[in-house]
Amino acid sequence: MTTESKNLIIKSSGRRTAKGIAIILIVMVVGAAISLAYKDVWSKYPPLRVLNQKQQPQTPVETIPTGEKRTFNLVFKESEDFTQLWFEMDGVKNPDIEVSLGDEITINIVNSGLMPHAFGVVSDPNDVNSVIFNSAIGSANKPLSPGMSESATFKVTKPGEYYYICLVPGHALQGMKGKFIVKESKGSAVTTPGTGIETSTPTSAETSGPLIVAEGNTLTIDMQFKESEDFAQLWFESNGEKNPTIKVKAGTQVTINIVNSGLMPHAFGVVSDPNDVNSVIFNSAIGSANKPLLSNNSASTTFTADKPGEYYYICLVPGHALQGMKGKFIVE
Ligand SMILES: [Cu+2]
Repeated sequence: MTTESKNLIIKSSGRRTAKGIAIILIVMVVGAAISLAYKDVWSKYPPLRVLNQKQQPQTPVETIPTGEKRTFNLVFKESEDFTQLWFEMDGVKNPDIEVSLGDEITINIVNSGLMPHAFGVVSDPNDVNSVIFNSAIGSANKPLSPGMSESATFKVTKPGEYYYICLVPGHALQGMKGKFIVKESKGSAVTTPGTGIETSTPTSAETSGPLIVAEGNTLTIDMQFKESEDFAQLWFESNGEKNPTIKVKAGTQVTINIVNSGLMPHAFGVVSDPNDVNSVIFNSAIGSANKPLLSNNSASTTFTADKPGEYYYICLVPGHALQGMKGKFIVE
């Protein structure tokens, strides 16, 4: 080691050390004094972290709709006795369908039942004419036939709680109804099990009816639309008789006074084909598939049966003839 490098080493003296300690002590004392003097400040205000959290809005943040594409595969289902009707998705009955504002929805639907059905998102589950978003697949008088499948793609443009139902009048009441929720903020499409309508087992439906014969050239019949409590059986009733056969001579003027004593909507018509609600003849209809006669209402029709043949009178609500609302109408 050289003399020069030895001189570079700085040596501390005792006096210098004492001075340093004194400075440190003064800083500590002053700091403690300040801290104590402003004691209130530290306890009165919450930490900044907490303040920041409180400043965040309490309401959910609105997000711009992304217009995501969502696909739902639904099936129209019926119990064997037609007492229960429902939609099924991935084995779940009438699931709640939850989507977000602006989403593009595709509904693929299969009719795996025996009755005709139609799909629509509606604002009022009791009104088949309240379809929104242009979401309908088929309609009350042009439903999807058994075995057929169809799709609809539409945009959800208004937030709210809606329903998807079968547009055939009465079918929502029999269970074909689920919630369709359009959320304002973006969320993933969720489906949760809904509730189906549980009903009791029905007794077998009676088919043959007695005869009503016109004696003159006019005939007036008082009729009722009737339903069993579980909706398994639907029929016409006149003087306590189920679905009587009506027999008239060609040219007879027929008046039907009908009361809807059921809970479901119904419509009346003499038809050439009992499986086709659009085959009404003699201008005999009371109501129609999409404008049926509501519960407790009554209406009349008068028409001339001017063409001989074997016809039927049915309920014009699709499926109701199949459920029993059907009688023979013979013009001789
Ligand atoms: Cu009916």
